[in-house]
Formats: sequence, C-alpha cells, structure tokens
Amino acid sequence: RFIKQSNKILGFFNLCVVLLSVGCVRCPCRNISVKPGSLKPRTVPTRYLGQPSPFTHPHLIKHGEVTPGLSQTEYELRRHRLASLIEAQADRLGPSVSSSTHVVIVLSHPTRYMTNDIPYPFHQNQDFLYLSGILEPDSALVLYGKGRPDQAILFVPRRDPGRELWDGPRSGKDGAAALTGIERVHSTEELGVVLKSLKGTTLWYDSSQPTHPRLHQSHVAPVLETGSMPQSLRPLIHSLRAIKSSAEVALMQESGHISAQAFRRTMALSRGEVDEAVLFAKFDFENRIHGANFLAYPPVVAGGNRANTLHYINNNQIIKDGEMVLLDGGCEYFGYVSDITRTWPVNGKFTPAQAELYEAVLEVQRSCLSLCSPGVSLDHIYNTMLALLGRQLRQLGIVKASTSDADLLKAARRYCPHHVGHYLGMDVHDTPELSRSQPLQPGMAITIEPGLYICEENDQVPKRFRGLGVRIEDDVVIQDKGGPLILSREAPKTIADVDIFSTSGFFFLGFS
Ligand SMILES: [Mn+2]
Repeated sequence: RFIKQSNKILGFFNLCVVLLSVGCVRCPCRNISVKPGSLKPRTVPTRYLGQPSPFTHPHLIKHGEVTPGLSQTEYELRRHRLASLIEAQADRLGPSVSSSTHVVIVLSHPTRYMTNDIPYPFHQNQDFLYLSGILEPDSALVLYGKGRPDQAILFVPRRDPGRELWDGPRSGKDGAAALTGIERVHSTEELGVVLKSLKGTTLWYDSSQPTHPRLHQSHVAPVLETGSMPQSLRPLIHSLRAIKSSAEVALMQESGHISAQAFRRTMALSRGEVDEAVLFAKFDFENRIHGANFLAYPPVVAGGNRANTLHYINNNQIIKDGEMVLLDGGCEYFGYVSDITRTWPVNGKFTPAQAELYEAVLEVQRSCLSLCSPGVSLDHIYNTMLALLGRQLRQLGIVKASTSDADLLKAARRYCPHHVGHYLGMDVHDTPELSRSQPLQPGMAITIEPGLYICEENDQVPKRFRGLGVRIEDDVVIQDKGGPLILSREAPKTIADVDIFSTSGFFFLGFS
C-alpha cells in the first residue's frame, strides 16, 4: 500500500542492496562486505513491540523490514558503509589511529514533555534512526571493531510492566534483536558498563550537543573523561544520508504524493474569504487521511501581506476575498518528509498584478528545476536564481530599467532573502553538515523554492505589487538520466491548474 511507484534510480548503493539480498557477500563498488549469516533470521515476537511489527501492523510493515519500506539488509548496509567511511578517515589520521579499536556511539532522543508529565509525540534522532531503525526513546547504538567498527551493539529500554502501563509496550531485547537483526542487544542501563569494557582507543561521538543529555551524562561522559577527544561523527553520517537508496526514494515519492494531494484538496476549500486556521486544519487532515504520520513541521499558512513574514506560523487571520495565500507545508511518511510551497488566490482568480508576479517566480522556478542534475551545486543554482530574479524584477518595473547587473543581484537578494533550496530527506532541512557548494549526485534530494516578497509598506515599488508574496517550492531527486524526478509534481502549479483546483471545490470536497 505504501510504495506505489517504483523508481529508476539504481545507484551503486542500491546495487549493493540487490546483490546482498540475493546472497552476494561482497559489494564490489565500495569494498563493503557483509559476513554470510550475520543477519540470522529470528522470529519476531507476536506481542506488541515498541514500534510497528509485521504481526501487529501487517498493513504497514512486511516481514524482514525494520521500519516500513526499509529492510534489515538496508540498515545493515548503512552501518557497514559508516564503518568504511570511518576506516578511510582513520587512515588519513595516521597509523596509530587507523590500527586502533574504534568505538562509535549514537544516542537516541529522550522523550520530551509539553508540561510536567505530558509527553510530546516522540520523534527519533534521525542519525540514530538511520543506523538502527529503532523508534523508541532512551536507546543507543554502539559500533566497534579493530581497524573497522563493523560490530553492532544495540541498547534499548528494558521491559517494565509498571512503565509500559503508562507509556505503552516496549520491544525489549528479544523484540529489538528480532526486528533489527542485530544479535547483541543490551538494556540501556548497561551502556556505560559495556562502553568501559570495549577499551576503545578512538572514539567517534558528537559530544558538543548530545542528542540525549541524560544518557550522555550518566553513561558516555565518564568514558570521555578517560580518553582523548572523540572524532566527529555527524558529518560522516550526513554524507551517507545525503544519497538516497531506491527504497528511500520510494518513501519520499509517497510523502510528496500525499502532500500534493493535500494541496489539491486544500485549494478546493479556499473560496472567497477564508480563515487561515481552516486551511491549516484542512491541510493537516488531508495529509493524515492519505497516510502521512503527521505534518513534517508547523506549516506556513499566510494570507495577503503575511506571506512576507518567512516563518509566519500563527495561521490565525482571515484571508480576504481577492488576496493570495502562501502555504508552505509537508508531511512525514515513515521517516521521510516532503516540503512543498504553493501560492494561490483564495477566490481562484489571479488579479493581473498577482498573475504578473506569480508568472515571474514560476519562470525562475522552472529554470532552476532544469538545472537539477549531477555535478551542479545548490549554491550554483542559487546564484542563477538571483540573476534570473533580478531580470524579472527589472521587467516587472520593481527596479529601474537602468539598474546595473551588480545592483540587480542586490535587489534579488533583498526581495528573496533566502536560499534557492536545501537538502531534503529524513529531515526538512536535511543533513545540515553537508555544504551547499558541493556538486549534486544522483540520489540526492533537494528543494527548489524561489520567491519574491514585496512588503505592503514598500513605497519604492509600483502600488499594484505591494503586499504580495509568492513562493513556489518543489521537491526534487537528482537522477543520472532523464532529468530531475519531481516528487511534488502533482501539486497544481500553473495558473491554469491552480484555477481549476481552486474554483472546482464542489467536485473535490466530497472525496477524501
Ligand atoms: Mn523548504
């Protein structure tokens, strides 16, 4: 149900997954080997676990998967690829480091509380989730090994009927082992003791901002005191996360598909004067009812001049008939997110000034999309966007015809104060450790989101543009051939399409 579309990306990594799943033990391209039998099939307990299992949630997850759509082999390969990166990095640090025993520590997130003892919905640390597939708080993953940290130890909260009465079932050691295929699983209380026993000489751990302050303090900090400064881990994990496998792209396709449908139905609801809160609720509802777990972030639902506040999330004003609304929203679908923006007139009819500004942004957005190919960087697309926006501003008469090229770029930066896009994946602003100056590679996912924002107080521009703000944002996967794969393509974008969806509400309202 949850993976409808196959995709055409078959990079090296995916080739490895395919080879491994048919029993090949060595990946030729990255020097990664997985010992035969390292993933012994274990019987998943039939009771409720701390996350969906094939027994309790057969509508979501298949046998052999750790999380919906992602197999034990895929998670195993991620850990092996990290081990290879560490091995390579250690080589560069010198012989004493490369021959030492490496210990890698990744902590989960803790439960966070809204008030006193009322928890927020739990959200896992994506780096930990990426390597383990474990969705419970208070957990940890340790990788270790001489020369190459390819042995995994998982730590999960122990079964506790008293706590489970309140918080729900836990996977326990047997459940976590069977679900993930990791053989060595301990209770989280044992983390400190196990770490001390490993006697690692090179630690790989991000100590500056621990993802789980309590586990850091009680289990990891004592180990850090006795050793040398740990090596940074996050940039390595992010470089792996940046390239999506075919299974990940399939999850992102579904995430984009769900939110695009939500846009269609939200547009259909906005006729004449409408409360931003109503569009917010409709968008949230349509994402969830089509299978999303929840919204990926607080959406921006900004009517009229409020579109010029980039992070407007109050979403509590009345949008007047004749005004546009800018909706920046997306959903999370089993760990993978969408991030889409559309701007449309709530009554379905663009005024001439709205249409002029909208077409200008759309033209730039299309040009930027056409640049999304391997070898081009996000920064390069950004620079192109600024040059194109500058030209549009001149054509619209927002800046003078005599403006120099340098001043056109300045104006573009003023009327579009944000970047053209960012990496996308498990997180909305995914893999922030990755520079936007690096060349895009097949399997990378990014957003393309140019905009023009004209404040109503700005008396330097023609009156008809004042108070208008337009952004158009699509989600894109970089492909080897055939141009970019646009995950959000079903969200109406041309003036003609927006017109159809926002004036034919009666047709769509009756359908879920
Ligand atoms: Mn975005």
